[in-house]
Amino acid sequence: MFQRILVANRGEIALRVIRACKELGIEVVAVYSQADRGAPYLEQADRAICIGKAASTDSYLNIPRIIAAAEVADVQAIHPGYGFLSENPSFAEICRSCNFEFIGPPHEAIRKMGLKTEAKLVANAAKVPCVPGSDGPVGSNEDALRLARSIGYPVLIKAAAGGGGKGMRICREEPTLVASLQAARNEAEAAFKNSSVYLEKFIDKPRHVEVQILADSHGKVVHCWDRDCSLQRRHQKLVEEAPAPTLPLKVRTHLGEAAVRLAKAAGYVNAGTCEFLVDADNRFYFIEVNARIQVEHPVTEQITGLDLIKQQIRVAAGESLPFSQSDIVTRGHSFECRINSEDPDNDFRPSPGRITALKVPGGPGVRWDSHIQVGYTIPPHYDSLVGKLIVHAADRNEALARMRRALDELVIEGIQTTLPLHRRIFRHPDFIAGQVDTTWVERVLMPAKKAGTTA
Ligand code: MV4
Repeated sequence: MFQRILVANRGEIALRVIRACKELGIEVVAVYSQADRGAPYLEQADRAICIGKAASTDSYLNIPRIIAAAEVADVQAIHPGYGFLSENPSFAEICRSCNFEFIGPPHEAIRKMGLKTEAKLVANAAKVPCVPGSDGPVGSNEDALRLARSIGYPVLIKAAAGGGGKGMRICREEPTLVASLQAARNEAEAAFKNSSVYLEKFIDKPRHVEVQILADSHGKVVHCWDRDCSLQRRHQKLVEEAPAPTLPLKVRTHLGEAAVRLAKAAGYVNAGTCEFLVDADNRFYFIEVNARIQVEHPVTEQITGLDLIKQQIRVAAGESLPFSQSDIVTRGHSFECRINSEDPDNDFRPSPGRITALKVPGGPGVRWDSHIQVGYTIPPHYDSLVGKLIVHAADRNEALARMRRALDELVIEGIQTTLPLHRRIFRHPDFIAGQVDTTWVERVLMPAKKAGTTA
């Protein structure tokens, strides 16, 4: 096992990794930008090293500075958290070539899964159902027109190097396809330096269901069941739950098995997620792989009893997974609310600032993953997640009531947060019934105000 690990991240996930290391008896080195100097979570680490100015490009995204900190602190491994460098194949490769274990997948797997067209080819080969569309990048305009006609409109044009909703464009009828393709290629080139795009049939009002997988370096792959992350706004998730509501066990079992086949075919190691769209008839279609630990991993931890961060560390150290698929049984139901320093009444405008009061809920089945404290100032330079409120209970109804209770206990003053929105969500009949899809927030919860009307 490693003696010392460096955490190449900040905020709640840095603290989450620090906590796992402490429980494993591993020394942990934090890094911080000038904007995070003095942040209270850094005191939990055995050592903290400043790696640069506030801008991410000068600190948490700066590979030479992170490698230098790892050298200075003499660590054996680097945990990238999520975001920042977590899915950067060059960073993973540089870590390994500098003799630091990268606590994540092999760089080859990150690179391959980073191209959605490649991931879909692997899925096809592993007999994992995909959304009907182009097998690989679209070629000529003529090829695209022929294909779109055969799958039927509307079609979605997606950037091969995109993901998470970036670089998507819907095309509703043939006359606009060629112009849409060109626009999508230009956008993809500008955003990802890769103009490659692919086509998919547009799935109407899909649910977003993802499967957590764990793989060791000895060929064992297991899934840790599913999460529903449909509740999102503009590709920012608001609430996640596990297991996916209203999905029959048979479908969930097939999803898990499909995810394991895909991970094996991809040569995947460490923790990862296979994302699927589920249509109104409960048919599922693979769309992409997330080659990292995700923000919403706690809901899976709550229903399986696993510590996914510890498993990541053990697998990276070469240990075998100490359980098999039949050992991964789920118990009860879990929800997570992402509490962001944003103002939901003002188009989710970021609301950084100083926390003047904080009351954290407790009691049975409540977990609060957060780095904030009274007196702490949320810097404006990074994403606005200030905490994750997670509950676990024997069934979905009990978990709903528990989350309502915990949301009512939670007090955060000094900044605007998404807390009031979560209180509404957990009292909405559609959400209570598990009847939401990826369009629900914008369609039902917060329909756009009509121009010319006042509040
Ligand atoms: C789709 C889709 C409908 N049909 N693909 C957006 C994020 C990226 N991971 C895939 N996304 C979508 N792909 C087809 N063929 C609808 C979405 C989508 C979505 C997916 C997951 C979670 C939220 C979403 C919100 C809007 C659209």
